[in-house]
Amino acid sequence: MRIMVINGPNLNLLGQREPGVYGHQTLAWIEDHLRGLGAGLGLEVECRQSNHEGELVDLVQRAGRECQGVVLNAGAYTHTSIALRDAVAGIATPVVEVHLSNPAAREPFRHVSYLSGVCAGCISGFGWQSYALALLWFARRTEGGPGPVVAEGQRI
Ligand code: CA2
Repeated sequence: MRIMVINGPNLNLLGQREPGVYGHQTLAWIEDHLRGLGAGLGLEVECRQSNHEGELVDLVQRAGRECQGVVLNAGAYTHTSIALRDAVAGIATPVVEVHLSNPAAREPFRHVSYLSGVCAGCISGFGWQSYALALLWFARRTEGGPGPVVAEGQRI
């Protein structure tokens, strides 16, 4: 199973500033770790990062054609981007929204996610392990029968 891990704006700066909020790990470290973890779970993990909204839309569309799952940390675009929401809604591939921090415990403008409503679920507040938990879900989601009903008539 091929999974694309997509990181949005400023996440290329991880490990350089605000370690109290986002952790000490660099993006390169997280990506390496996820590829290794994925291999152990039978997942092929492709990692991408962009600071540009349109490029993120392109990546989501490509993942919809080439991958069986997407782990998406859209950064600040989480709270602003209808274009990214439409891109996620437009693919059949399940997308898990992840965040390093817990946006619900931060400033009010971070409490709104344009993405949550079109994602399979959201994992936040666990640092880099938020991504690892998302990979675990993809690796295990076909076990144990059909998933829960997430909206009327819609299963994940
Ligand atoms: O907690 C998360 O993962 C966020 O998606 C991170 C975004 C933020 O806008 C979201 O509300 C929550 C910001 C990422 C900025 O990353 C930086 C990393 C190091 C230095 C500066 C920014």
